[in-house]
Amino acid sequence: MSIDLFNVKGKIALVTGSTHGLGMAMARGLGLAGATIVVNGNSSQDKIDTAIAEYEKEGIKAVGYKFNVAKEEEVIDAVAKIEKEVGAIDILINNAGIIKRTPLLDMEVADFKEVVDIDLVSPFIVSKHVVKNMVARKAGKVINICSMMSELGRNSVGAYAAAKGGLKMLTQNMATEWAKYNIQVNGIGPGYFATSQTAPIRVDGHPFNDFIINRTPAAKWGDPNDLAGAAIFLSSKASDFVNGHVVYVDGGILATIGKPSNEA
Ligand code: GCO
Repeated sequence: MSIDLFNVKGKIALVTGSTHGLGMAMARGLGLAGATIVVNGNSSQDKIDTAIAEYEKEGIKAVGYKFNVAKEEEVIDAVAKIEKEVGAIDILINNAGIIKRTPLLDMEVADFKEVVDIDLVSPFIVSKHVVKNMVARKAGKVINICSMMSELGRNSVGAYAAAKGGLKMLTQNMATEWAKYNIQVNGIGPGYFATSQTAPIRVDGHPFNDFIINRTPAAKWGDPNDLAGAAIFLSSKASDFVNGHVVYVDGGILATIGKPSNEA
């Protein structure tokens, strides 16, 4: 008997913020495994078109929809269009997010609210309107992209940590409410990855770059493609009895207190 536990062939996956970075890497992994990718971005149609071309270069079936995950009306319209034009959304990855690195005492309230709005409220908005259809079909997968900051604080990212900590608990609550509909909700918690979002703190000689190499047992920044396996696992039958967990893909950061910088 062949076991197809990790099969996502023919599934339709909406990945928010999938024109670049970790969202694109996870979507690419699902696409190479046979899923159809619904690409989302909010900055420009050009960026979406460029991303689609990149996906298609690798033989991935991808369609693009530009909408702002923070605007409920845009989300409602987009979900209706996607389900009409592409098909039922089987997998939702709430990846779109922003970060503002400002010490709390210097942070404007408006900036704090914007980070929470995009990183925490938007996954609620998109999930609410995608999951309504999953409930009717009694099947679905939702993956919320959490962070090391779902578990740990760090100077200058207080709003982001508040949002990502909340997203971990929202994941647990979504799992609680929707498991009875055969909808599994889990999270992926990336460690420190080489992306545009971390580029400012990753430059050679930047104290944070050296810190992360030392703080990560794997002693390196993550390659975004390292996230594909967790995305496929949490999108497939293999995770049908996994609910409310965050799978940390972090090179061991959360496993350790760290070591002195002069220790090998
Ligand atoms: C930062 C980084 C982090 C990572 C990631 C860690 O400024 O600390 O940007 O936020 O991007 O979220 O899990």
